[in-house]
Amino acid sequence: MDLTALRTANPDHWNKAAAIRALTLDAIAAANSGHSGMPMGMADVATVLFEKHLKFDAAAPNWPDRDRFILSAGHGSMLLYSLLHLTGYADMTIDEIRNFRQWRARTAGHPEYGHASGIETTTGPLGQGIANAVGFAMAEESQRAHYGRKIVDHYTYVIAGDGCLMEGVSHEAIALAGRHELSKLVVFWDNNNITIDGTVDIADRTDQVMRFKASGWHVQEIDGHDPAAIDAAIAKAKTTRKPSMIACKTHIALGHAAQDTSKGHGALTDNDQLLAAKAAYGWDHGPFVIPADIKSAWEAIGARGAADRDEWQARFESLGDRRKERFTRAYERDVPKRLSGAIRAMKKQASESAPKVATRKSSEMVLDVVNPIMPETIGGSADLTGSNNTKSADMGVFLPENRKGRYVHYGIREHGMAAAMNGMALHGGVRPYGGTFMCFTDYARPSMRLAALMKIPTVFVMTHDSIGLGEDGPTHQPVEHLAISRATPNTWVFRPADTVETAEAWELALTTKETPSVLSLTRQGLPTVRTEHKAKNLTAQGAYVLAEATGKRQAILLATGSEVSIAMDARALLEAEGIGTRVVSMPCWELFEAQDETYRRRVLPAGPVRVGIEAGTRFGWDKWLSGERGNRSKCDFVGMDGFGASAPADELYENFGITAKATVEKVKALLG
Ligand SMILES: Cc1ncc(C[n+]2csc(CCOP(=O)(O)OP(=O)(O)O)c2C)c(N)n1
Repeated sequence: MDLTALRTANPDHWNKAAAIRALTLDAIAAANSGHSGMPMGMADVATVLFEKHLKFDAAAPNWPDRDRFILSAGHGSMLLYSLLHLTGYADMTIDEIRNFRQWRARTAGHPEYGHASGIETTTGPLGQGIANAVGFAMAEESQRAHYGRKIVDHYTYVIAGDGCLMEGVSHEAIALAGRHELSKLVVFWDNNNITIDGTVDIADRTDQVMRFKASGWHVQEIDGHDPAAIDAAIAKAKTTRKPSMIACKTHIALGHAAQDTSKGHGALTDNDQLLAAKAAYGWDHGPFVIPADIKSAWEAIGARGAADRDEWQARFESLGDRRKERFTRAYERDVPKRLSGAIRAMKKQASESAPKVATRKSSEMVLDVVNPIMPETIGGSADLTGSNNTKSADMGVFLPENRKGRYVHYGIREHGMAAAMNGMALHGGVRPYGGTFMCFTDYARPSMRLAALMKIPTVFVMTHDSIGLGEDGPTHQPVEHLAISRATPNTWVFRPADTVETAEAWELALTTKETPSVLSLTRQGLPTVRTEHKAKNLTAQGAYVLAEATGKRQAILLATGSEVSIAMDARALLEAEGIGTRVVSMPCWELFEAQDETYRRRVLPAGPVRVGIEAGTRFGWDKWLSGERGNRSKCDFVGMDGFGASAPADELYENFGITAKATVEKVKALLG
């Protein structure tokens, strides 16, 4: 690679890109860890994108109509941090760069959403960024359809590496983007032919160009170090009616002794080699020093969008008050004032009519009430619409010919759906929820975890939540999935017992601004247990006394979802024998844990024996059974200790011993 020719052909461009390369080398040397090669290889693409195309204003990082830039190859985080620093984002100071990867620095090992402005999503787990980007682009299309292009008209740009494209989720994402003709999505593929173990072809011979074309993308192939070619390719990508992939042939760790090798992928910290690379760039400045002329050229790029933003602001101000208010409210993730009243009315009606319905159906009933009030919701399902009950009346289907449609047929792509929903939530202005079978939380899990880590309120509607789904058998019957979901920090796992609790759970899931929710819903019909109307949202307390013992309280039954009615039946049997029994419904453990000690003590007093009932594994239950003033020798559990089986649901409950009778026996055995 003849760097001198590159330098002399475009000296201004070269120096800007060299600033990224130098900061990358310095930060990684100081941290003695990180990934140098990718930022060094993609510095030219990023420089042209930011200088010539990206619509942004470093002084207003949250401007809703900015273009989004997503670094899917998150290990190359120094590329993003350098760009943010150079263009003048106030919170990305040179000290943050110096403190790359250190305690409390904004410059975490991989870009983390919320740590610094300009980081649009958390990346690092390869493939997530490109899959989030599909959601960003869908949200943009949807918002543009609703507000018009004077208010919403921006691109989503992504840098993805070989790793992102090898990950399975990228396939789901690429196919979705192609189907939906997301023409404002532009992906740069860092085609450097290097991963950690060696050259790409030790593991993959996919023709990526053909692959993207086959999924309906517009594809170009360019030299990723040629600024004119990069500029022309981006300009062309903007004119196509398809999503665009620009295959950028690059050299990993350009100009370093490790160029074009897998060693170049990682931390290049050897000082002599570092100095030699800088010399090859014609960069004779000390560590972390950016000459004033280069810094101010970059800052001018950071300020380039200010005029655009002013004009946008003026257009926004001229919107009608109601539209303005709705736009802002949705971006702030505030719910309409009418929501709580509507939920309350629905609860009252459900308590009075006491329907026997599956909670997946209850959820649809809630959505029928919520979706007309909250135009920002975008629902969907991974090809299980009729089973997940996620489509309420009058949503319309989101398609290229109907961008106002609010329902997405994600296809059989649970992971892609979850990642796209995260992208929508991060884009702002829309509130995504989507469904599949609870068992397939496994397929969506990497994105569910990131929703929790990023603190975004994506709603995962997971139906068919136990052996209660019956004949489909153990492949489809979740047993460990509640435990896995509950083990994830910052996740609310709701397992509502009836329509009233389902309405309460939805209210909480839609009201939170920073916690994703898993709604664990049944296939089978459940009786209404909340037959007495309470205006207060009892699910907000996580657990509460559903039925009190008459006489001396000897037993407490703790149950969730479909097993709450079993607990109520067991209580009736026990009470008939003079054994005072309290039933505690526990629709959301995490919210119960967040209650103060006094409340928890009131719900779970010491003394009585305790039996937990849930058609899942016991994992996690001992916290409530023997912890929280419980006693190891005075508690037991009715649930699953292995996988389910294929049979009608009632027979499964009977055979696996999840019955009122079995519960009564356990209580009696404990009482001796
Ligand atoms: C899901 C996931 N698996 C594995 C890794 C570890 N990892 C980080 S970078 C990388 C190689 C990526 O290769 P490529 O995208 O070509 O990046 P480059 O070598 O060009 O920097 C791997 C395996 C990861 N970050 N995420």
